[in-house]
Amino acid sequence: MITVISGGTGSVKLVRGLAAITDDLTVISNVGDNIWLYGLYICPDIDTIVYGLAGILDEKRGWGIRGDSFNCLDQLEKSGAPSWFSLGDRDLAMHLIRTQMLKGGDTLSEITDEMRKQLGISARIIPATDDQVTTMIGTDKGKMHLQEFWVKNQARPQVKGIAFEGSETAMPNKKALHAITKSDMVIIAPANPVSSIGPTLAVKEFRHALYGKRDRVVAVSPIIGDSAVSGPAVKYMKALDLENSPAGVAKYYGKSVGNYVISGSDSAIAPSIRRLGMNVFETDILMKNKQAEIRLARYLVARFRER
Ligand code: FO1
Repeated sequence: MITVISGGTGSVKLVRGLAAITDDLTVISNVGDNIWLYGLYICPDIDTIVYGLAGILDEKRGWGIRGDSFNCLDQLEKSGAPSWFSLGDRDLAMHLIRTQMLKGGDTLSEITDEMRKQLGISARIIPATDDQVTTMIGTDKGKMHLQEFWVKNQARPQVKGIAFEGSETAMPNKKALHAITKSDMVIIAPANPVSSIGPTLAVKEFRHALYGKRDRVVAVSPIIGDSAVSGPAVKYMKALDLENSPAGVAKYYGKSVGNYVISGSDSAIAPSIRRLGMNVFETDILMKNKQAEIRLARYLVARFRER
């Protein structure tokens, strides 16, 4: 049994590689970037994983459904409504269904499970919590939701801090915690460490569950050299006084992680990561195509399953 702690765009390639080589996969999904818009509950990272595993993800954008139209968005714009968040028409159907089910009393995890089954996905996809944990970005223009910072303001404001609101009281999803405890290995996907993985680690029960089996926890660096694999990781890390490097990410994960995988081209920094108490492994971590996704998945399983 393998569990992945994941975000969205940065994580989906490895999640897909793992799903191709094992039937016993649990994905614990980030909820920090979920947002209510037009009365609908939108869960970008959950949806990216669902669409990615269903084979309908728009690979170029890294979110939304491939070939989607934007007629509703066009009409919203014509009507003078806010249109800064590009919701596709088919994507909207998912948000309509999810919101209706939420209002009918289903939990986010029940709804996500229903959606993945309907799309023929065998991996379990579990939101980290059914409660609301919201990533808020403190900026020189005031505090704003992550989507307002990243999409509406195009990441232009200066980042001063990051908060995962609700994380102190959020109840972790029991099935997600159980998956961590029972898994042969837990993988932290190569995602934005702060905004994609941070909200899950901010829930203390997840941190404790990972400490408990850190020898079997492996994080894949989302950074090669000084370039982030995806997203505005650099800005968030700088705000937290973390070095923009694989070592900076390792420091952020700290005691939750016992094993860390970096690119072979980053050999020189391996000793600084070992000093954090982690085993360091080097391989090709850039997943340019499906073969590379599977190759990395196989590498991880071969290295860490029996440790
Ligand atoms: N990202 C953008 O940069 N612009 C968008 O208009 C946008 C719309 C959007 C709609 C649905 C969805 O699931 C994701 C969407 N994203 C968009 C991606 C999203 O903002 C972030 O990349 C994630 O939340 C971070 O993982």
